[in-house]
Amino acid sequence: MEQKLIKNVMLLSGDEALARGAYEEGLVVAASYPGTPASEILEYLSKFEEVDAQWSINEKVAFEVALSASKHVGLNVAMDPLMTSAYTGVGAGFIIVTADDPGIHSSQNEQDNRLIAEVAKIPLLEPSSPSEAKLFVKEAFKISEAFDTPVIIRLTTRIAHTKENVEIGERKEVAQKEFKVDIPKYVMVPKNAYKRRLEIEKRLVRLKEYSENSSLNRIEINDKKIGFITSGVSYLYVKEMYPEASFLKIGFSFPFPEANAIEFFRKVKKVFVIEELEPFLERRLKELGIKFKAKHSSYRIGELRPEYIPNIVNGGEKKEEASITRKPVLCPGCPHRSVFWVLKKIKAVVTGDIGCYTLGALPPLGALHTCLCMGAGITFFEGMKKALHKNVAGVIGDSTFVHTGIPGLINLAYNNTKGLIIILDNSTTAMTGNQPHPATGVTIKGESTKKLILEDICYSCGVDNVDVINPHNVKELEECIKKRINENALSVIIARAVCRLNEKKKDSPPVYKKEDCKRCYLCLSIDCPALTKTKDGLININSELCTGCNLCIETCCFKALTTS
Ligand SMILES: Cc1ncc(C[n+]2csc(CCOP(=O)(O)OP(=O)(O)O)c2C)c(N)n1
Repeated sequence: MEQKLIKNVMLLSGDEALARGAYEEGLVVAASYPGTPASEILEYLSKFEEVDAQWSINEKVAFEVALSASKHVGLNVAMDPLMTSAYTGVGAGFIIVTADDPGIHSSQNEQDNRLIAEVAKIPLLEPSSPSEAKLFVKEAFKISEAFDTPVIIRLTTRIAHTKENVEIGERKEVAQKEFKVDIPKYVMVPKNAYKRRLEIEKRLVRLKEYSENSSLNRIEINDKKIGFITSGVSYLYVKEMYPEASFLKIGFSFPFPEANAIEFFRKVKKVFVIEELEPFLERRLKELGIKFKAKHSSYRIGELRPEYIPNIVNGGEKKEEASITRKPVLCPGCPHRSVFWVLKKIKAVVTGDIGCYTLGALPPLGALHTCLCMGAGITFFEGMKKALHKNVAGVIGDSTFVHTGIPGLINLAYNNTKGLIIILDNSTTAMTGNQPHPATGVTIKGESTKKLILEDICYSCGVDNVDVINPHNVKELEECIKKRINENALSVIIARAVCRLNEKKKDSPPVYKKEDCKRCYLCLSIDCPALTKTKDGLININSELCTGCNLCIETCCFKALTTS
């Protein structure tokens, strides 16, 4: 018995012990990128036949590959340079603008990027209106140059999209600066970084003093019985509902202006803190040991609205209301639709990504099965393929492919993964408003530029087959998907057809022969807004909406929908 125990004992490091535990728990796919002090975890795991272990090309890719095999904008993708930019400081004024999306109107998550400012130790300004946004950006440049730091300005959707008259001024002529070689400041090796780290803390002390004297933080004394500490758009909402109250309007919120808060508490009897999303200001006040009233935690989720404020003041909880919104749907004639129709037909598991094509997840299509973050359509494919082995396809838009898809594709090839990725190439960034990207060969100014050739990049990444197909040719598309999906090769289909919003041409609608219609409604399964069921159970084609893409014809086995 004693012998057995000794036999089952292994001398393991923490890394190895952790890896061993994971192995014993049945781990199947492990992905990582070398980095002290964790590299040995994967090295240890790679020795087990049962574990599909891989060095991925970076930590982000590794995370997604591993996560997808097991089963959520912008600023966070830039966290790596962001964190260290606080250390290097800036050569000239440098502003980071982040627009948060409370209520998740158009994002994959709801994040309060004010927290990032604190983590990165970068000063944060919160304007409440478009005019303030203009004023604050000027102040931000001043702060950035005076304190040698990036400055974050945080907007939210309502401030970003609201319009108001804003005073316009003259452009200042600024002398160009030389780059001053300063290796201890700009080369962040540990020894230099450590010294800069000390600088950051001293800078924060000076910034706090500046914040406390800044006109961006304003005390408005009216009724001294009730007061609000608030920032951003919330200031306007509270002001609308409680115009007679006193206010500490915070515009420079990190480092927090403690002295102003203490002064406000001395002058006002009952103080409420109202802010959108996370309790960012609240926490600073708690640290001061000051007694105040805050919103119920249920109000941390979603947008604030003026009408919520009295309920918050009365200590009420948020009641989630059923929102009446238009069902999102792919446009009539959208080239993405046929790809999803085919994938659904062959019952493929589809790892998806972020773009118009994410709408392929909604019923009745229901043909996109994952969407995490940009680039994950490909990396999730890898993990999923390694877990399921067949009938898996990854889809990604052309813009997203360029954003963060390419590293994942290289990772597939490097790690010898076989299967099918479909690039939904509508030659634009449709979802966010039709912006160009490198593969369109056009700049933001509408000038032509070097065009990224998607086919070439795929081959360069190590893809075996690249097929370029017009997805409106449904038969060809279907054949190609069926051929490639389970082949012992890494394939990319570039499904290329211009976004409907950029296509002026319109073909004639199909002809509907009601006498041949068997009322199976398969044509409605493509979720085209141009097709609806009439009161008497027939099909109506809205010729205003129909673009003549003819996908519905493909769905009709009874030839009730034809070209002539
Ligand atoms: C990290 C991150 N950056 C930006 C966005 C905003 N965004 C959503 S989808 C998308 C790209 C969509 O373009 P594409 O991939 O070409 O697909 P399409 O909408 O044209 O079908 C962008 C920029 C986001 N959601 N996440």
